[in-house]
Amino acid sequence: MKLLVSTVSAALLALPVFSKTLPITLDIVNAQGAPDGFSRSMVTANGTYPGPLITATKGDTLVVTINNKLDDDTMRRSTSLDFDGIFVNTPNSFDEGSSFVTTCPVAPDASYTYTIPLVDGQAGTFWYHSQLSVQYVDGLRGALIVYDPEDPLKHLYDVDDENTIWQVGDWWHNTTLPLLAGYVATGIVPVSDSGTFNGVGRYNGGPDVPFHVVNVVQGTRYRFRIINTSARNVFTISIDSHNMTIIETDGTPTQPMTVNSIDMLAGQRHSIVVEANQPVANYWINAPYVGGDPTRNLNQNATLSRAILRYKGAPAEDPSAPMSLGPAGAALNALVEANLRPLVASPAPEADINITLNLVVTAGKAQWNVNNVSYLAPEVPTLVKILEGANSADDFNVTENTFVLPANKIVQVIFPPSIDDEAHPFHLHGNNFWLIKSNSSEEINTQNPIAGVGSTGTIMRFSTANPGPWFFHCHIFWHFQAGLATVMASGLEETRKEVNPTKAWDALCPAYDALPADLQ
Ligand SMILES: *[C@@H]1O[C@H](CO)[C@@H](O)[C@H](O)[C@H]1NC(C)=O
Ligand SMILES: *[C@@H]1O[C@H](CO)[C@@H](O)[C@H](O)[C@H]1NC(C)=O
Ligand SMILES: *[C@@H]1O[C@H](CO)[C@@H](O)[C@H](O)[C@H]1NC(C)=O
Ligand SMILES: *[C@@H]1O[C@H](CO)[C@@H](O)[C@H](O)[C@H]1NC(C)=O
Ligand SMILES: *[C@@H]1O[C@H](CO)[C@@H](O)[C@H](O)[C@H]1NC(C)=O
Ligand SMILES: *[C@@H]1O[C@H](CO)[C@@H](O)[C@H](O)[C@H]1NC(C)=O
Ligand SMILES: *[C@@H]1O[C@H](CO)[C@@H](O)[C@H](O)[C@H]1NC(C)=O
Ligand SMILES: *[C@@H]1O[C@H](CO)[C@@H](O)[C@H](O)[C@H]1NC(C)=O
Ligand SMILES: *[C@@H]1O[C@H](CO)[C@@H](O)[C@H](O)[C@H]1NC(C)=O
Ligand SMILES: [Cu+2]
Repeated sequence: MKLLVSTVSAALLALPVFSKTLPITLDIVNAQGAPDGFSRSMVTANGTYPGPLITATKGDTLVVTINNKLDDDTMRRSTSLDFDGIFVNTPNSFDEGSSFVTTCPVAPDASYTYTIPLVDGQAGTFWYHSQLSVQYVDGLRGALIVYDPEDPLKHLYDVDDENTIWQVGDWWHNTTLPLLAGYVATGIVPVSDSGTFNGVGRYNGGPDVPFHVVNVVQGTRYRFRIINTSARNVFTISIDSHNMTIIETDGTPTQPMTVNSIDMLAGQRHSIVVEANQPVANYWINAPYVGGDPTRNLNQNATLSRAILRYKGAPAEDPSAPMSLGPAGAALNALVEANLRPLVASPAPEADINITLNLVVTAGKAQWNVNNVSYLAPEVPTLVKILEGANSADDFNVTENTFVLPANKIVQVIFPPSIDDEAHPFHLHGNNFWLIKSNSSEEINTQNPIAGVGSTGTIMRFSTANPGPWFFHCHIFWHFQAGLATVMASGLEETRKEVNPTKAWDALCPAYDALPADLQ
């Protein structure tokens, strides 16, 4: 009897942490809104910008149903969702909303359910956004937080909840169709009207939209999760009179590093710990941005991109300090990405395959090339071609810029330094990678690299153990739309073995292809 009891409890202990299925519904709707005081029609999840927060616990399975109710003809009517940074390693499905790589977009008045098990102990700060053309610029972006009950850095903070998420993003008054047409005509990437901090911002000459307020209690330590949901702009985050200790970057816990200024590229995420250790008062959180020539858009004023850190007991008013752009000169202690170390070292294996990606713009045109090829989305998604038997690079059009890679190899991607001095934050879907060289250093670090964002001047490695066609693209979505993208197709035969599409997935392309152009 005793033996039986201990056997049972041993078996119970060996069970994985209790994991649950999380059904989530998002209505994709057009909504009138004025994030920075200028009223316009937007593409949203559930009518808000940013969209509703999605939270999960490590090991859960997200079951996200989107109902496409878009009806405003001035913007794209179809849609598709990408859960940025989440590994998609599902034996029986492939619910990854990369339009024309893994799937076709979801038609108006249709619904689709993405089933996404959170595998490999993945936890941290993520986000979701439309992955159809530049549609997320019209507003379809939101946070996805995967909490880790066993967070090894939990002792460093007291509060980590729905009020400690900061989403910074660029914002445009016009909708993306005319903006894209202007880009194609001139080769000039649209310059944003404003920056938003948790969905609110200001522009020159606009109304005094109240700044977002972050409430804190003196003596308490907060874990703030910062997500750069921008489509172009780089934001620099700082807090007057406070330091920030980085503990997570792009979904990986890091060794704590204290700085007072953080540059964030599009798609990048950092968790910081901030101790409310100053006198009770209001302090500025500065979030200035850069992205293009500001004289091309006189609405733009990066100084107005900010929020307020309000201590309990402080009056409900703006800080008395002037609005600065953050620490400068000798006071600046900025994050140097190359100095970040993961909490648990994960040495990068030796590379089996080298790929060099040269990123070059065609002068005066909205055209970007990777190794002389400007990516053009195929009509038949890459995954469909693979399932139908594509076996080599020759089975894809040159413009698909698809690299066919054998399974279970280590690929090294070298990005030569930028010739236009613009960072191109390259983002690999479905996989982590080892960033063995940062642009901020000449050092090659294979011992304990972080899983940062690849960009010009960096070298990264990834494993092809996760079969599938993975989009690998610049997260400045204007550049992405202009061809700055490739597909890393890992293990074609393995993909065919593992992917067993559902009827709903099979139905997406025929439904989309049958749509008239204005509903696509
Ligand atoms: C979005 O709105 C739908 C319809 O009102 C609701 O059922 C759903 O729970 C909302 N989703 C989230 C994540 O709040
Ligand atoms: C949007 O762009 C169109 C075409 O260039 C222009 O006519 C319109 O005035 C713009 N609207 C706004 C709000 O900027
Ligand atoms: C967000 O990403 C954009 C585009 O890469 C970048 O210009 C900007 O600095 C980033 N902002 C932050 C806060 O990381
Ligand atoms: C911020 O960190 C610096 C360097 O570690 C330290 O000298 C300074 O006192 C800290 N400031 C605050 C407000 O904690
Ligand atoms: C930007 O806004 C700040 C704060 O209101 C103001 O002082 C500054 O003059 C503005 N800059 C421009 C170029 O208008
Ligand atoms: C990849 O490139 C590096 C640096 O040029 C070189 O040392 C290495 O041998 C190459 N590896 C392969 C597998 O070609
Ligand atoms: C790109 O094209 C140019 C001119 O046709 C050629 O010299 C160069 O080798 C090509 N580069 C790559 C990476 O294919
Ligand atoms: C195939 O590539 C050529 C250029 O190499 C391009 O002109 C053509 O539009 C592409 N076709 C498709 C179906 O993508
Ligand atoms: C990359 O590093 C080089 C060399 O330090 C620097 O000149 C360049 O400005 C950096 N580029 C970006 C986009 O940060
Ligand atoms: Cu992406």
